[in-house]
Amino acid sequence: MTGEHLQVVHGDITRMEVDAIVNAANNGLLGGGGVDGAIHGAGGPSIMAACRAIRDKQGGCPTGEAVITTGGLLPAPYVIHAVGPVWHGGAQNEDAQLASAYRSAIRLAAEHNLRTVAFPNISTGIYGFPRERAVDIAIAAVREALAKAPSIEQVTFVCFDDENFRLYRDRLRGN
Ligand code: AR6
Repeated sequence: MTGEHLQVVHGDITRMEVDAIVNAANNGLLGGGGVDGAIHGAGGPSIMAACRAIRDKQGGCPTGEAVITTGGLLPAPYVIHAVGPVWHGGAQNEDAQLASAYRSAIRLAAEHNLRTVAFPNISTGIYGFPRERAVDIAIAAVREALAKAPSIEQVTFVCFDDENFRLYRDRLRGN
């Protein structure tokens, strides 16, 4: 990707018309609450079936990594399930794991020649990662990974809560 093609929107990621939406998943890949629940709910059972097949093959997804499945009934044809860290106070490698989750998702999208990807604010909900700390890590990690992802033309950060939306809007202002 050349230049800057990062944008922020306020809303529900399940409605995004992009090549892939990213899920804030867990190691087990069998669904949960938050955006994970919303994605499985809107996308239907084929996403869970694909997650089960991945589990059978590789036994889940380690923290900081990502896997890709169908988007099922979603407008997006693919879902990239990225696993962010649980926040334990910041001394347990959480920053690096969060950056790795974003980079892994971009890498997977590039391997599938995808052009447009939408991210939720991974780990900043149930997993408790501080939002203000996460936004800088997320943007830096995505920029870094995009340097090696020529197919990707646009990355959208989809913020569900007002605080994240304000943070991303401020950081990306001018792009
Ligand atoms: N669209 C976009 N963002 C959303 C949506 C939505 N429809 N719904 C929630 N968010 P969380 P985590 C935002 O808790 O912290 C699950 O149980 C939300 O406001 O979904 O990574 C998984 O299975 C927050 O900013 O994910 C894991 O067990 C962001 O999504 C665990 O939660 C992430 O919040 C992962 O926790």
